[in-house]
Amino acid sequence: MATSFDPQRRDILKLGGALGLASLMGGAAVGGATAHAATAQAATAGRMPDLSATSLRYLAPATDWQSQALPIGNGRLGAMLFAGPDEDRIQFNEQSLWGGVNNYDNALAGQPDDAFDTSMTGFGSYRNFGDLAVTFVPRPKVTAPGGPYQTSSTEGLDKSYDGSAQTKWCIVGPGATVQWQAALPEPAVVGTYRLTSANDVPDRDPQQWTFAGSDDGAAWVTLDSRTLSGPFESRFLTKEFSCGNTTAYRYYRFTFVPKAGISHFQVAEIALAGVDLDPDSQQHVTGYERALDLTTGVHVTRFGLPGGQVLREAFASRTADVLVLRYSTDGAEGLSGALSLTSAQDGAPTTAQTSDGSPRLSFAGAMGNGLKHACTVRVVAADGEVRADGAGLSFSRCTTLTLLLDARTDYKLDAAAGWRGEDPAPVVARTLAAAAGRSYASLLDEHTATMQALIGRVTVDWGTSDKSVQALPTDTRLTRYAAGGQDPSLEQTMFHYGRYLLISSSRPDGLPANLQGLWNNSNQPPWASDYHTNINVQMNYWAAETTDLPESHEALVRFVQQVAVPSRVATRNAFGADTRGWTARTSQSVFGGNAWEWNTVASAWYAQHLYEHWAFTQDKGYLRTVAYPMIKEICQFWEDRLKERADGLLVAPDGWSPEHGPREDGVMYDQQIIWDLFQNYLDCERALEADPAYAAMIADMQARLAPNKIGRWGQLQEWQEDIDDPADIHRHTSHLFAVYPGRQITPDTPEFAAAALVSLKARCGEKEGVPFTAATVSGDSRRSWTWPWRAALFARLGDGFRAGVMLRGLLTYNTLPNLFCNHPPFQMDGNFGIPAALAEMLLQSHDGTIDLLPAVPDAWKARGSFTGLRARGGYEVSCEWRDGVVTSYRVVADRAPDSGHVTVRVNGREAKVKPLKA
Ligand code: FUC
Repeated sequence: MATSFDPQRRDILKLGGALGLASLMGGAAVGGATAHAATAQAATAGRMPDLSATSLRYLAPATDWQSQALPIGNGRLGAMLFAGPDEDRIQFNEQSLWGGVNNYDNALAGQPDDAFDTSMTGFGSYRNFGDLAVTFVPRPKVTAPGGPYQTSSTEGLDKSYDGSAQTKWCIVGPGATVQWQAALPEPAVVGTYRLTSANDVPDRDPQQWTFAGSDDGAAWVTLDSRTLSGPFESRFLTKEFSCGNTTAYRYYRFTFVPKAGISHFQVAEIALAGVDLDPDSQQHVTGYERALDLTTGVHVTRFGLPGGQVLREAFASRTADVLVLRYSTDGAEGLSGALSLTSAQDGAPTTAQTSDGSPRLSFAGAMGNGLKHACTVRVVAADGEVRADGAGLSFSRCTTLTLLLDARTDYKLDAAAGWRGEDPAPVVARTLAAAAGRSYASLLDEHTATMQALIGRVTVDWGTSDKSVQALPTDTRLTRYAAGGQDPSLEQTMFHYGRYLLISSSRPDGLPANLQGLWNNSNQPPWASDYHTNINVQMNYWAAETTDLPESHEALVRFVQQVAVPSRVATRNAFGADTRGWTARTSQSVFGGNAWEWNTVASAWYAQHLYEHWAFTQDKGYLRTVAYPMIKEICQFWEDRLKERADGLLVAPDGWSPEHGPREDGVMYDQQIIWDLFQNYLDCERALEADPAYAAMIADMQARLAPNKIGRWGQLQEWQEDIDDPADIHRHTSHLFAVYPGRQITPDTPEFAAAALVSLKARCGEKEGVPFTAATVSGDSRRSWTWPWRAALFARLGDGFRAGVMLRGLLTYNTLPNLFCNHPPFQMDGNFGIPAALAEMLLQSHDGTIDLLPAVPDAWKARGSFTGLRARGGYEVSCEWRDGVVTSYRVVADRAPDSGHVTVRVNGREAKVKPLKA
């Protein structure tokens, strides 16, 4: 069957549910016993709200995980949704599923970034949990039964039958054999097959294999054996092999013997004559749309089939703590198909159970590091028939099918408990039972209300895109924007997407968002999908306070408390047995593991987050019991480590400006972060009046820190010596920490602020006389996270024009069609950082004043508003403007301890105002 989309037939399924599809929504009870009544109710009950303008919307299903699938998450559990009409693939994650162990310090010194040790005995990596496939039209299913094999996220098994020789299935360290298997919906005769060589390294080609058939997937008949004399003669070469088979088998399998001593095995395409393996093949589908509404956190897929309209909804409930998936149709025949659940870890086969009237699929296992994991999918409302079918379930004639999924591990964010807690399988069962006892409508309503309450705390508006632009699918809008088009609503969607992703991957009782939030389809993700301490994990939380998601910040705070425990040991091992306090290497794991280079100011940078959570929330109990003691301990590390130079100034010894330049004493990155740490300590101490004597000593040390320097071309120096190269466009802007996220350089230090601007422009490759645009910023400066950092830096330096250019650069060069920010291979910090940068353009509060519209680009000036942004001191701020002039504003002291006056900088003047009380 050929792919058959008909984007023209949009009339069949209009956005906003004009066609009665809305009547399929809501209202259904989820409990098994009430399923039939529930469906009847669903047909007449409440309607899905129209999609908000803050939605991502597409007219074709996702085929690529990284760039097309859409994320949902509840801060612990998340999924990427592909939404194919034939098969809904739900790749899911739970943020604690990590390989590796905590042995404090897995240095891996000198290894390049991508050589992370993902073994179970070393630093480890974040792992893929598994896949749920809901297949509607039975399709061949391709698996790798000898696996899971190690592949990169873009070179998985699916690339062996995607019809493209340009992509490949490439296995790292393949072992003695590699197996590829196709299970067909009906037995078929395969007498001929084809293999296509991949793009490079001929030795990795298939050179020896057997081809076998089976009726049941258990007993196999060898149909063909081959040993070639060498690799394929050329790249992208398709060779056909006949085996003379005349029997119809339901299963076919290749067992390849990779060439000994070769690091990889790879093949571009595997094809079975007469079998259509193409995952995109499907029935005639009309009016296909999929959308993720950021204001409700609900993913919707709608399309028409010849027999009726199909609607699917998916969300990750924070309160019920499960993924909820609902499939419904108004077609009389209902929906028929199969459910299969696959673990991405070894030794966790799936079992199907229907006996107790509650059909479910489950797997459970323990990884090499002993971490237990378990997952169950329950079918909780189906008005047709649901049967066990081997290791899967099949369903038929269902007009409604509701599924609940939970996945957990026995990980506990508690070093003293050995990072282990409750057995996951009983918790999964309990959680699902509780959710199954509730109606779908109540789960949906509660989720929508939770999401709206979080996302809706802040609004931003610097213009609305034309209706004709808003009607376009998101990928088209992104392309249009990248070509120079205006689309303020898309920019604002990026603002909320970053917040949505933070909400979805970080909640108070969970782990913090990692390099990929919590979404990961690989057991060998780039940089282990870890917690990188030299910009990345920090950037993930830059928007937490300013855009009013302070509870998400608590996950980072708890993480820092716990990783401190093993990091103290690693610190003493590395810096001397008497060292007080602690710090960390560049990479941290959920077990407190440390890998790659020491980042000696890692803990001091963490301390900024401990401080900021207090500065914005004014939660004195938190300050006293959590933040203050930790910040003080980190000060002690520097008390012991700072070195007095001959000139009496203090320098951080043997530092490294990430990931760049020489190791030396007093790199500005270190000096600035230590200054910030001391300032944060002093502010906390002043609030508590906890230890004036220690505060006096810290103030003295802060005053003696070797200061910032202005170099020969007017730049802010990155190193003590004036060696900065004006042509250097390295991605990191570490020596500008003092501008943002620090607060050492402000308009009150105008010479340093001017020097910082010189450095920043140079880092962006700006040349005198050449107009500055996103296109002139090139090379290493184009990264997921560089643009937001630079946008925030320009904003702090009062340069709205260049801050706007950074926003355009991010969307033009490092944003994928699903709006994930990236640079290859993959990391999402840019998504988390951009709302923070945008907030910084609208409101600043780091220098003791509330500064309204400090750095607004011209394109935003005509009219606009924001509500609910936060200022340090415990204030909620809203503002409206016209022609770049603030026309009204509101400061509410809802978390401020007293109702004293605040200084507001507005329209170029400073005013002392009395904030409103909440
Ligand atoms: C930053 C970058 C690295 C990598 C890492 C995850 O440290 O400098 O290149 O992207 O993040």
